[in-house]
Amino acid sequence: MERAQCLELIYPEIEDKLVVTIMGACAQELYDLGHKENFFYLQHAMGLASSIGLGLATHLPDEKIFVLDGDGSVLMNLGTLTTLARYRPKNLVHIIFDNGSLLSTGGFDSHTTSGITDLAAIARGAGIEHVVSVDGPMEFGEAFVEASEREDLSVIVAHVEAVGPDNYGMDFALPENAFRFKRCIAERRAASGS
Ligand SMILES: Cc1ncc(C[n+]2csc(CCOP(=O)(O)OP(=O)(O)O)c2C)c(N)n1
Repeated sequence: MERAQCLELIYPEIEDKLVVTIMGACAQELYDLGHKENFFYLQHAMGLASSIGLGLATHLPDEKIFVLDGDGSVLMNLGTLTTLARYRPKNLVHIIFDNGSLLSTGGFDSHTTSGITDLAAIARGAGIEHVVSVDGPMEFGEAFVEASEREDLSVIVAHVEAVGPDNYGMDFALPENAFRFKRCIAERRAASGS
């Protein structure tokens, strides 16, 4: 299974949701499906996408927040899983695309490549109750639907191949994305009266 395939599958469900991605390949693949003002591509800060997601989820209880993460990023900030478990936002779905690689910076093996490190087990051990590990698109789709419908924190670890986009390039940089994302949230709050 490829991450791009997973993103294509869930795009119709997340295109109107607040989505935070890690940088690089994952961000590019989502962007290539069609940028939305409610998408924020977190650059540079490996492992902190779920922290941005936690902040959003806590302050915007009427929104469902989706975080699209990578194994390398999560491994760099494992404590974030314990923070998620402790605060347990009811409206956050954390999807970790585990390609066993630091793909966006050249495809170096990550700790999950050997099959020794199990991110789903780490998430469970951190105290997150609903953690699903999937290998195929059908399983991924089912896990995604279940997580979307649950009113509780969910983590999906999706095992994907270490392949990314052919080309990289967005027509804006982080600050512009951040300002527009913030404005989008303010407009959604005003529209819903929350
Ligand atoms: C602290 C830190 N170290 C290194 C980098 C450089 N870097 C950017 S993306 C990336 C790899 C991310 O790996 P992963 O989260 O597994 O996603 P993938 O690229 O495989 O999709 C690295 C090492 C960084 N941004 N921050």
